[in-house]
Formats: sequence, structure tokens, C-alpha cells
Amino acid sequence: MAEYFENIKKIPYEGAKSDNPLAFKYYNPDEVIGGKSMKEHLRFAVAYWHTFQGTGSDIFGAGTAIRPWSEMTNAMDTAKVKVEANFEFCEKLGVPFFCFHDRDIAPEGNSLKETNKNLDEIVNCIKERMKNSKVKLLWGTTNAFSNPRFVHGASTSCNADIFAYAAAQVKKAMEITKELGGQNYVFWGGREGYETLLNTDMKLELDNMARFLKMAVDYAKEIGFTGQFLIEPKPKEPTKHQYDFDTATVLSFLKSNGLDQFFKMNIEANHATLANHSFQHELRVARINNALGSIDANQGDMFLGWDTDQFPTNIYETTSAMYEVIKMGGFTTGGLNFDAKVRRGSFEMDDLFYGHIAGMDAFAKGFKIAYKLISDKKLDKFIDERYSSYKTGIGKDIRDGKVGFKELEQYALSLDKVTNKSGRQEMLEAILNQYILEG
Ligand code: XLS
Ligand code: NI
Ligand code: NI
Repeated sequence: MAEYFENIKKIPYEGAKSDNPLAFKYYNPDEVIGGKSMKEHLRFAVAYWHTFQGTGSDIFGAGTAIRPWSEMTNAMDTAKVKVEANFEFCEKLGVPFFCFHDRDIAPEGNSLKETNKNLDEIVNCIKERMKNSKVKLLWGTTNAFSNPRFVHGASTSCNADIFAYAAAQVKKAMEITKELGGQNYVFWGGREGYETLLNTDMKLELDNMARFLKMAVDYAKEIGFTGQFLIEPKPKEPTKHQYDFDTATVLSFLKSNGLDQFFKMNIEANHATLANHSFQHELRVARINNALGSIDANQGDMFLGWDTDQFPTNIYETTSAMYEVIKMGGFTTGGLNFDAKVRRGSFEMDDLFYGHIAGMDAFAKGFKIAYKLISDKKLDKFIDERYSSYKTGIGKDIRDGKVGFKELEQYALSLDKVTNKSGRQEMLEAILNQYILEG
């Protein structure tokens, strides 16, 4: 079997003192914490689109990435090489999962029929390769945004033929995700949004989006696909306004269309910040609504207003993210998918490893810090005490629904003075720092 990452052996765990850039410093997959291995806690995944489709091109210049398939001209042969490269990459990194869009794994043909045939052929190659590999599919999804036919969106397109086309595409992508044992199916909005309200029937577009998702739910039942459906919120890009703006917006949309029981969120760090939320905010909103499914792990740039999809290296962010994941009791079908790309200047094959190693170590460290913070109940104790007025007396009556405005007025009139306590933000920030620095 051909080897595509020839210079690289299996990435070992060498610990924090190692100066080998091709070794993990904090991610020890076999280390058991709280009864589960780090591998099981973190459930890392490689994103096919960035790692095998990415070329480093941007609007100012052509691709820079040097890849064994860069010069290949036959699209199906290239697709097959990428399947091999994907498994080699995941195995060498020890990443248990990968994720793809239908169009990442196989090229489009001249008709939908031919495209589906291409897909079937590549799905067979993946299935074959899976027989001698532990690497699994975390989720599949549809790319219904790159092809010019989706210029006005997919399920929210003004053109009913495009709605139908997108439906056919999702139908097929769900089938192959099921066939490959995918544990989730993701809906990221693509071009579901608008550029101007001057030409947009927002009500129809949103109703159509709900109709589309209902059809997906029905079809999953019909074919017995039991994977978790996930929606990935994003506020803008490529459209000026994306309908799945953020978690709160998506949850309300799902609830008002009777769809909330069928979907959870796939939260992407860089999408959260584009919506002017912190990553942790989005995870928290999802978690308290029992809707935190999976994570697209990356980070944005503090000064850039778009989805830069950088590898996550910020320990504060990985700590606060893993805090939410541990608080929800850990991932079930979800995981940490590196929806991240190496920079245009990092064009060598080895950079793909460096990027993932950096991200995996940052999340492993973040996990450990968050785990300790939670086990020591540092924040919980403080928060518990902060809200203690709701445990007894009038607070308890409020929670129990025993009082209304009249009773509360009576109570308020009887108070001679009200005292508040400090929120101690700075003290808590210092505690967090201590955990991060010493953890
Ligand atoms: C784009 C999204 C996309 C989804 C999968 O911004 O992050 O990559 O994760 O369609
Ligand atoms: Ni994403
Ligand atoms: Ni993104």
C-alpha cells in the first residue's frame, strides 16, 4: 500500500518535557480519567475538507499546498488516493474519527446520477479500508453551497427545483452516512440566508427550511438511520445573514416548528465569535437546553471578522469548552472535529500533523484543567452560595410557584433593607489562572 506521509511515523505521547514536535505533550490517549480514557473523552475527528481538499488558495492567490495528489488530473483517481491518505493520517495521529461532505470524498459528475455513482464507488473504497482500520465516521454532511446552482441557497432557494435537488443530495448523503456507520449527520446552513431583504420572502424561506428538515427526519426514520441530527449555527458568511444565526436562534426555530426533539447543536468556536458570543456561551446555551451534540474545534483571529478556521491553541478557550462538555456528562455521539486548516504559508505535508497535534494537546490540557476545576467544585461552591437565597424562604416560594406579584409586594414592603454580595469576578479569574498555570 502506498504511503503518503512517508516522513512520519505514528505520533507517540512523550509528555510535557519532550522537545519532539511530532509527539504529544499532553494528549495521552490511553490515560484514564474519571473511568474513561482520554481518547474516549475527547473523540477527536479530522475534517476531510480542510485536510484533504484544502489547497491554501485565497481570493488573492492560488493554492500553495504541496500534496502527493496536487498534480493528479483524474478526479476519481485523486479521490481514491485521498481515501488512503485519510486513513493513513488518522491512524498515524491516533485520531479515531473523520468527517466529510459528500462532495469532499467524490467529484461531481455530469448529472446527479453520475455524481451518485461516483459517490458509491468511493464509499465502497472507504468501506473496504474501514475493514482493517479502527478509524470511524463521526459525521457526514452535504455540500449544498459550492456548486453555482446553490447561488440563492438550497432549501431556502427561491427556486423550487433547487429545493428538490438539495433534498436529493441530502437523501443520498444520509444513506452513505448510514452505510459507513456515521454517528451523526450535520446540517450547516451553507447559503441558507439572504443578501438583501429587498428580494427576499423571509417567511417562505424559513418555512421551507423547516419543511426540508421535517423531510430529513421522516427519511431517517424510513431508512432506519439512528445517528444524531446536528445543526451547526453560524451568523454570517457566505451570506450576509445566515438563518441559523446562533444556538438561541436555532433552538427557537426548531421549537416553533416542532423539530427540537430531533436535533442537537454542532457548535463551532469560530462561528460563536462571529456571532459576538464566546465559544463557552454557545456551548452553555446548548447544554442547558439539552442540545449540545458535538463540537467543531477551531479558533478565529481576534482582529479578523471572518471564519479563519485556525487550529485551536488557546488554553483558556479549550478549558472553558471542555468545562461545558464535562458538565453535560461528556460526549455521547459527538466529538471534537477539527474544522481547522493550516495557514497558507504552512504548505508542507508535515504541517497537517503539527496543526492537529497542537489542537489535540490544547484540548487534552484544557480537558484536564476543567476536570480538576469541576472535581474540586471550585466554581460550583461559589455559584451555589451565590444563589442560596432561592433555597429557602421567599426564594423557594418563587421557585415553587407559590407566590405572585401581590405576595411579593407584601414581602417587599416588609423588608427594611436589602443587602447584596460581591460577584468576585476577579477572584474567580485568578483561581482559573491558578488552575491553568498549575494544572
Ligand atoms: C463552515 C462550516 C462547515 C461545516 C460543515 O463554516 O464550518 O465547514 O462544518 O459543512
Ligand atoms: Ni464547521
Ligand atoms: Ni466554519
